[in-house]
Amino acid sequence: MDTNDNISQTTQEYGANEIQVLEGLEAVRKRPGMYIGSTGPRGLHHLVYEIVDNSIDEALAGYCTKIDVSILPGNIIRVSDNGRGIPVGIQPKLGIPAVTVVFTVLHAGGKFGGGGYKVAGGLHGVGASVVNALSEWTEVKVCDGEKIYRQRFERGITVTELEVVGEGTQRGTEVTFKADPLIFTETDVYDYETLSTRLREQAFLNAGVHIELRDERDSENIVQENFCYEGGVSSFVEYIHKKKALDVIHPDIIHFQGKNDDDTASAEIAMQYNESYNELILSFANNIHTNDGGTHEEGFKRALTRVMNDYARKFNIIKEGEKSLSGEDVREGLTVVISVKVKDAQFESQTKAKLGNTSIRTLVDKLVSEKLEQYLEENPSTAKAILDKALTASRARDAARKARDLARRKTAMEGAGLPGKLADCQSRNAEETEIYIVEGDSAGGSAKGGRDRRFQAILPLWGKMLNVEKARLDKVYGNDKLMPVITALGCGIGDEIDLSKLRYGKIIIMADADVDGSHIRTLMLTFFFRFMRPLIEEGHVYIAQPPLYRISKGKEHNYAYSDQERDKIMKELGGKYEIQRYKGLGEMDSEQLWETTMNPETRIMLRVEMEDAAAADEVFTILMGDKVEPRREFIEKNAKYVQNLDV
Ligand code: TTJ
Repeated sequence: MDTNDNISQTTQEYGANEIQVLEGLEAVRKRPGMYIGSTGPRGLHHLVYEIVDNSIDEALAGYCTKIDVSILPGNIIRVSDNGRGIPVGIQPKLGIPAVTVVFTVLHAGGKFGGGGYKVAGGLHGVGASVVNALSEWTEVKVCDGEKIYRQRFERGITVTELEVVGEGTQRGTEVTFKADPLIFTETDVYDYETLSTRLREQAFLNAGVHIELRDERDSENIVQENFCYEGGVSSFVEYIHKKKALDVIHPDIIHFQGKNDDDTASAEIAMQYNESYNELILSFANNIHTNDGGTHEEGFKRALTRVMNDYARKFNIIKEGEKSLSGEDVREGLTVVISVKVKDAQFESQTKAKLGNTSIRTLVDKLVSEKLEQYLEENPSTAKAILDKALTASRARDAARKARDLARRKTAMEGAGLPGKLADCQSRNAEETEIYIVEGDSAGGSAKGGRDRRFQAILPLWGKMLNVEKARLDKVYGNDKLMPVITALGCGIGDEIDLSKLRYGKIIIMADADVDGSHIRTLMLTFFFRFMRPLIEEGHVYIAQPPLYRISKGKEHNYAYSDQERDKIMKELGGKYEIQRYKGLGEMDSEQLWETTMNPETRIMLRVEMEDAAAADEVFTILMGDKVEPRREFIEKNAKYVQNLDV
């Protein structure tokens, strides 16, 4: 084949590659959700994670010690690292520089070098080309220790060749990009806390990696944080307990790690018990938070229950014939971080947040069985503290069952089986029925008067209910404020919950828009989160939004649900009108309550989303827990987000 053919061959190949690139980028821009989950705020922040993951990979490979993430004016993101630098040599197959391939060929990113684990999987690891395709512009600079190279792209399309723009000795890679507002129509503004939380988490999961986050959008007020934890996941547990001001029941954090025989997977665990009644399991696979759990969590839970019971029987903490500790008993008060690194991670579930590799269940089970048993034997005082707590939990659970059975027998004796205050609806089809849990008898009366009794039930609650954040199950059963709710919903609580028995499709909390109403709402949400979490996870829980104002002009009434809406209506009405600020639901008659807050055609309701169990757990513990300091800090930090505070 003569030179011409060679050239034509390369041109053909190059042409083919160009077409492949254009098709790839078009696919990404047409269906961005397929690649980054959504084009809302989560998808926007996902762009940053996609880029940072590459630098973390380089750090995991041992070549990068510092990663800098900056939010620049105009919400431009810059990520740089001091790794080896993406290769700039020509990729023989495609005839273009490797770095250009990384940014223009779909899924070309992957592991640049051999060895180690690719950080991401699932929605992650789609590569830098996706970020490029979804950015108005992207610029990459690489220093290979001698020269500095730069290339620019716009919406994925190459706009400059890879050019030498200078000389330098500090090897590394720097990527700057601006998310495309044509794609991210909801918002292209980054949330500092979101990035801070995620980068801190990545630093915990990759011990020793130094990540710096800077927010330079306001030149008068540059915010900067540095994350670097030699203690890795153990520092993560320490941080969680400190942040939630939870008192621990043993001083040391239990930590162990191991890998499988063929070195295709490794697992690391850090755990510590605190005095609360709640468990917090944070699990990760290849640094991805597996919010829906998976085989690593299953292996851990199975082994933990077995090891704790074996130890308890061996040292006669549980007598012969006494029943064993349950999984919930041995996990009460436990904070654990499970981090596995798997070569071919399989992610399941809709959100790709569940680990499926069955070999990992065995790996983690084996690791915990061996190492935890050894730890307990070598640390008898810690073992005793943990087992005493588990035993107390077990006995409380028994007491709870007795209280529940007693409560059941009591309501059965009452005959009704359902709470006296409940105004039930006619339909029994949970697909269409809804129950309003209403604060106060007067609002309850208006709600009963205004509702559509075919499908709407009303349960008035009165006075402050139990703050279950600090209560065990036995305190919930028999509680005169909570039992009516539990009985009305009919699906049980705790580990006995069975949503197939749920009597209503929607559970709507309707309380005043004042401080008391917010308190009742928060107590109710704490109860659902702590003892009926699947209700939230399955999207059954809503918050009614009563109007804040009624603006009337003659017979014409307008309702405003926010101060902004009020101003807009006042402007539209121009001249004379009357404004009424609703202090409570009781100020509305049945007709108004129906029209503004209960009629499915006109009402506005907030559906309670389980955005992230760990984040929710933190909020409830801080807000509802008994430590004042973290609450004060939380309120100070978040006060700026509060609207319509009515004190
Ligand atoms: C791969 O093995 C050979 C040369 O060095 C390795 C490499 O490419 N390292 C690397 C890639 N370090 N950092 C990156 C990287 C950094 C950012 C910010 C974005 C991307 C897509 C890659």
